[in-house]
Amino acid sequence: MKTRITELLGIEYPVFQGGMAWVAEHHLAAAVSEAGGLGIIGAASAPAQVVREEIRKARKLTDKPIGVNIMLMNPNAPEVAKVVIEEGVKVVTTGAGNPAKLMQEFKEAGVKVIPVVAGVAMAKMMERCGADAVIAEGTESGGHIGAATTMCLVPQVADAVQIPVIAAGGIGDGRGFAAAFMLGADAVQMGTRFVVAKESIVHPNYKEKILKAKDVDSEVTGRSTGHPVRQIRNQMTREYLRLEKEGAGLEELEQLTLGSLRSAVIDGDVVKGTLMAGQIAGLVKKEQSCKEIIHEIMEEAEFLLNRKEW
Ligand code: TUI
Repeated sequence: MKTRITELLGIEYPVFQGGMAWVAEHHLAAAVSEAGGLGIIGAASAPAQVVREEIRKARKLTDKPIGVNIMLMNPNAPEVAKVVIEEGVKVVTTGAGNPAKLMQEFKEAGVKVIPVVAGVAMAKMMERCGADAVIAEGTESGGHIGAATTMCLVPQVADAVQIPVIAAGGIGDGRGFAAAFMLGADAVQMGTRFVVAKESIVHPNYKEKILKAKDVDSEVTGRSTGHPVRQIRNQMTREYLRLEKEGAGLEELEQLTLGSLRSAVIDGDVVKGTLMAGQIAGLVKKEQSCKEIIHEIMEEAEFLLNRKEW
């Protein structure tokens, strides 16, 4: 399937894997790229040197294009950007902030920049700054989220900019893919479905929580702090929301989540860990290889998009 995004990046299928903190390491990113999508290494809060090693390890597993996601709340983001350029990565996505300050450096190095946006104003600003495309991420997503839903955000962003739009948030199968294209997207990005991929290093306990999740099992913590984060409900989210209701300060809340994503992903702590996942978790029912996931979605989407009768 050819779209402006497959042409821009030289990939086979218009499917990105989200740059998820702790989850999107070299095994997952390489498997998605090897399957024809765009695998993305999530730099998150990792030191720049670790990101360099992740890029090199991924390259040993695939010679197809691989992206890096730079999380802009990380004070090391400029250092990570330098590493990405030095390692010859050709596509970067950014999240949780405004990448304007890094844009010129990337453009001069020939790196394609694709910021995540949660609203139309930010999408237009990114286009003016020279972004090659934008990822319009709805509030259905896991992790750090904006307010607008994918259904409302994607067509409004698609109307507001000329550059290609990648839809993210709430997409987990071929129906979601087809819907995103109907809304004006040129590609999709998925996170939750890839968390449970066979190649994903996420602890089996965390995977099981996603596989058993129902539609209503996610919760948003951190609304009171201005950093809303979607995750699967557990003892920690209940405690967090109780403290927020009682007006707890940032410091007390941060105590509860310090290292909690790592402990969920690596140690499988599903009681006190942060189980970031999107609302689509309820739809994700089996662990499959990245190749199976992408092929299944593309087959279903192509059938739906070509169908003559409804
Ligand atoms: O970044 C994400 N999702 C994330 S980052 C993350 S790491 C983290 N861990 C613990 C607590 C908090 C974060 C986990 N999930 N998605 C991309 C995204 N970007 N969603 C929303 C935005 C966004 C928000 C505001 C992008 C731009 C923006 O603009 C603000 C500005 O500076 O103008």
